[in-house]
Amino acid sequence: MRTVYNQRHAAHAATHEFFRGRLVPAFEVPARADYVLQAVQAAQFGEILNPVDHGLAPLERVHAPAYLRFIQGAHAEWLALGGEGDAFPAVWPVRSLRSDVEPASFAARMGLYSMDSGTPLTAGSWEASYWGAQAALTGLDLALGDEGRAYVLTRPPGHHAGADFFGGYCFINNAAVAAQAALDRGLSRVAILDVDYHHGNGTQAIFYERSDVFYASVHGDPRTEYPFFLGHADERGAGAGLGFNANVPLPSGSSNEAWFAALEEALAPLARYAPDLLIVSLGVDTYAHDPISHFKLDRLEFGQLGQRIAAFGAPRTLFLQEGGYATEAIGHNVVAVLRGFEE
Ligand code: Q9C
Ligand code: ZN
Repeated sequence: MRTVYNQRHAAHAATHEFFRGRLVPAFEVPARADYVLQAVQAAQFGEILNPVDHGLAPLERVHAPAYLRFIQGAHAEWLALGGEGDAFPAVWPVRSLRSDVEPASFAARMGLYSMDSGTPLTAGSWEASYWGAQAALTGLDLALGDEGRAYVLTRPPGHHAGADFFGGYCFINNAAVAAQAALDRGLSRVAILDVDYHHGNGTQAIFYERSDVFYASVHGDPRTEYPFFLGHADERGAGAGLGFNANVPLPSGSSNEAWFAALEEALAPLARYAPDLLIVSLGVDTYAHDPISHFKLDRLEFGQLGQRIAAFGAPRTLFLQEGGYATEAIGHNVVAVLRGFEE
């Protein structure tokens, strides 16, 4: 399987993030992708390609143009106002406040276009995220070609980013951009299987009222785990999308047996859906030693996951890198999934 590598990922490099009101060392760091690249090279999986520029239009099919413009210029705005280092939001338009009027204040727009203070907006967030989306689109080109598969190695991740907000270390929703692009190229049914530890609230929300993209996720129960405010089992889609969303939340600390049982629960409706393309939001923060997550998968189970995705038998499969914060182990864990898939 070929890999598309977002070689501009390191433009997004934060030293710190807010966690429970304090600045702590950032978890989502450039070394993550460096370790995965090393592991993929060592495994000799096949060619490693650079992203091809598909332009802004495919991003605008998913994200609000005003949001994209804001992210593109936000760090320069921050610096022009005398800000130093990374920018963080600190005020949000919650219930009873208006979010339909874009404020002039930079601080207010940071809040309007975000969901948390744990996602540093850096000088290179836009560059890294833009090329990450291009990597996803290039991976889609490969998956739609003769090989029928591809792995996209990128950061920052994407699945928490909504149509008009960033958060959870994510700015551009790569899985959503790829899914929409696949539909725009004539596919009629796309499934997204999200195996990251965290619920992909952004991806779910983008497709919640649509039947052309089925979103299914296994994740830490939002009652105790980030993103807290979405990802419950009763979220099954709405309107035309009713029945095209499946969440299988699991308690923090769940066993591997419980995790694989949950995976079966997520895969069953996807199998009935019979997608033309399966996009895997591949977070490996389900790893037993992940510093911010609490499931127990290890090398063996990641291999088993890859095998199960192969057995699912989608005509085309696109793996997109999401979370995973045990920096030195991410590469081995990703390679275990891809090897399991290829066997
Ligand atoms: N400082 C993804 O895995 N904050 N995002 C956790 C730890 C949010 C994770 C607190 C975690 C977001 C793509
Ligand atoms: Zn995650």
